[in-house]
Amino acid sequence: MRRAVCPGSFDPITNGHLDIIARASRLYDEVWVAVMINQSKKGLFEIDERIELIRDVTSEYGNVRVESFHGLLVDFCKQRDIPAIVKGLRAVSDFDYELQMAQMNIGLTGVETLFVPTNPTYSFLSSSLVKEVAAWGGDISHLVPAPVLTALNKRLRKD
Ligand code: COD
Repeated sequence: MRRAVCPGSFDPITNGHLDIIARASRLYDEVWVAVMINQSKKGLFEIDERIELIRDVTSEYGNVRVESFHGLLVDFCKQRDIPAIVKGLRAVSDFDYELQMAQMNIGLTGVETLFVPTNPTYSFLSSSLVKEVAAWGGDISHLVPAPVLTALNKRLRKD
């Protein structure tokens, strides 16, 4: 079985993330979405909430599994026999750090990183920007899946 992982913070998942996950799910038999637990950075959503939202919006694909992880991504991959990491690349600014991580990860355990060019519609999109615009009442309905919009409005007490 061909497996890959799409890792991230997903606080919360955006249409940019979802586009990468959907494309990976067409290329691989099984795609794991790995939600990183960062103990030093509290997010807007708890890890369980992020996982629930991702499960909800990826359920139609049928081959996507969602779990949290802490520690090294390569260990997550090793434990599940996952040979490939799939990452979206938004701009040249993403590239330097992504290249460093990819080279470190292949050196650690041999896990490959595949870069997928972002859909131009979402090339400017990040979870942080979505939260900022939503907090100030901007319209983000075209940037996140509907359940995420509802959750954001609830969290930011707008409904
Ligand atoms: N279009 C396309 N792709 C996008 C978009 C968009 N608009 N937005 C995000 N993405 C993709 C990118 O590939 C990005 O890498 C991924 O989604 C996740 O994005 P975020 O913002 O949710 O998550 P980050 O950047 O906070 O996540 C960083 C990781 C968790 C992937 C990274 O820190 C990691 O692998 N950490 C694990 C610890 C580890 O192993 N460290 C050693 C590294 S060598």
